[in-house]
Amino acid sequence: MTDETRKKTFLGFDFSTQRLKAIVISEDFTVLHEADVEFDVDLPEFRTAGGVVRGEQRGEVMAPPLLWVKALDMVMDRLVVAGVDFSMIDALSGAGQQHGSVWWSKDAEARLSKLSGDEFIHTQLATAFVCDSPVWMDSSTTADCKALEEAVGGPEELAKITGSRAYERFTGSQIRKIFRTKPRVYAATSRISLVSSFACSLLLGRVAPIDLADGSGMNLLDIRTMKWDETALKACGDESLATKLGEPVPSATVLGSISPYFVQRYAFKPDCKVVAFTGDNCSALAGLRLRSGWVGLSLGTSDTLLLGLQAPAAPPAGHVLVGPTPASPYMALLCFANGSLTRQNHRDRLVGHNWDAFNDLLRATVRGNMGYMGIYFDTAEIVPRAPAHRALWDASGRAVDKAAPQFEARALLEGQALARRAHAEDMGFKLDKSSRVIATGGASVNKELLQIFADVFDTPVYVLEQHANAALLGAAIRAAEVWSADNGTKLPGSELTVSPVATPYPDHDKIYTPMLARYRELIDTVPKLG
Ligand code: XUL
Repeated sequence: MTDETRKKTFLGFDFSTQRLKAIVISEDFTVLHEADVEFDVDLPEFRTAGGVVRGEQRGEVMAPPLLWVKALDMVMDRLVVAGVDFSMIDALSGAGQQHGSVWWSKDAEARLSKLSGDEFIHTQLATAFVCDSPVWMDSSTTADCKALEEAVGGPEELAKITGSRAYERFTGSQIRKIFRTKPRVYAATSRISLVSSFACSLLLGRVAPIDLADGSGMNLLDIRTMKWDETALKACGDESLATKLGEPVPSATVLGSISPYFVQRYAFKPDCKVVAFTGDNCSALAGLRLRSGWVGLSLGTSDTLLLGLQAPAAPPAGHVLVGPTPASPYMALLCFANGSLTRQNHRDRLVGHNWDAFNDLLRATVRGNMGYMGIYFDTAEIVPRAPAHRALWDASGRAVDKAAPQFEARALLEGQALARRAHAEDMGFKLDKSSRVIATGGASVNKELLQIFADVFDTPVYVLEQHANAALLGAAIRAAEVWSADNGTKLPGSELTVSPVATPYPDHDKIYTPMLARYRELIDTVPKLG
C-alpha cells in the first residue's frame, strides 16, 4: 500500500476532570479504538476524589499535574493493548477541562525536549511543575475577581473585552491569587499552560501555545483583537506574565510533529502532526456541529449549555468564547458546577452504584414529583454563584430534611433541569418550539434524564449517533480536519448524524411551567456567594 492509498487514522484525547479518554477514528470518522483511565480508581496514589483534591482554604480545588502525565503513560499502554497501530496515525489533537492552569518549572522545557523513550514520561517530568494545578471547580478567588474587574473599569467592561465578567475559576484571577499569595511559586514558573495546552505539550515535546478558544476562558484575552489585554495582564501578574503565557494561536493550527519520545516508544511516524488542543466545551462544540437553533447540552462533571455564534456580541449568556472552528467563530457557554459528580453522589447515597436502580426510583414517582423540589449543590455552584448547599421542599412549600428516596431522586434531576432552563433564559439563550437540544457527555446515555430535560425545556432532545462524548470525538475530528486543510489532502469525512431520544410529553407544560416559576422563588431563598 502506498502512502497515498492507505487509509488515514486520527487520534484524539480528552483530559477531563475525572478521567483521561483517548479515541482513534478513521478518515470517515468511524470510531476504531478507545481507552480510558479513571483517575480515582487507576491512580489511587494521588488520592483524588472525582479527579481533584481540596485545598486548605475554603473553595480551593486542585489536581496534581503529574496525575495527568501518569494517566497519559497509562492510556497509551491501554491503546497498545487495544491493538492501535500508531504508525497509521496522521495527526492527533485533544481537549482539556477548561480554566485549570499548569505551572511549569524553569527546567521543564529542556526536560520535555529530551524525553527518553526507555522510560515513562512521568518519571522524567517529576520536577517539571512548581505547584498543584488550580482547576475549574475552584471558587477561592472572589477577591481577585473584584480586583480584576476594578482594574479594567468594572464587570461590564471586562465582559465587553474578554467575553465574561470575572469568574472565580477563570485563569486570570487564579494567576493573580498565586502571584499575590505565593510569590516564590510565581517567580519559579517559566511558563503557565492551560490543561489543554499542557497536555498538548507532552505530545509535542515543547511547551505548546494556548489556543484562542480555551484562552478566552481566562478573563485575559481580548476576544475581538485576539491578543492578551494589557490591563488585564497587569492586574493579574507582573511584566513577566505575557512571556509566561506566550502568544495564543488559532485553535485550527498545526503546531508541528509529534515528540520523538512517541516515535521511539510507540512507533508513531515522525511526521505525525499535532494540532493545537482546546477546551473540552470548545471541542464538544466542534464535535456536535450545531446548526442554527440547536443548543448543545454537555452532561459531564459539570453541565454546560453551548451555542455557536457568528459574532462576539454582548454576552448573551454566561460567557462568550472565541470559537474552535472557522464555522463557529464565537461560542456562548453557560456552566453549572453540579453535574454528574453530584448526580453520582446522590445515586450512591440513595441506591448504591447502580444507574438502573436509580432510574427505577425515578419511575416510582410521577413527573412533577408530587410537589417535591430540591436544590443539590454538593460543590460551590457557578450559576447562580452559591456555596455548597442542599435544600428540599414538599408540595406545601415546607422545607424538609429528607423524603422517600424516589422523591429525592426526581427532585435532584428535575431541579437540575429547571435550573438549566431558568438561568439559560435569564442569560439570553433563546429556546423555542423550533429549537433542538443535542445532548452529549457521560450522562447523555441516560434516557430517563434526557426525558426530564425534554419535558422541562419543551424541546426534543437528540444525541450524536457516532459517539456519546462530543468533546472526545471532536478532538479526533479536529485533528483530521485541521490536518486535511493544512496538508491539502481531502478526506472523505462524514456527516455526523443525530437521532431523537426524548420528546416532550403533551402535558409537560401543565407540569413544568408552574414548577419553573416555583424554582425561581426557591432559588432566591438559597444562600449566595458574595
Ligand atoms: C466551563 C467549565 C467546565 C470545565 C469542565 O466553563 O468550567 O465545563 O470545562 O471540564
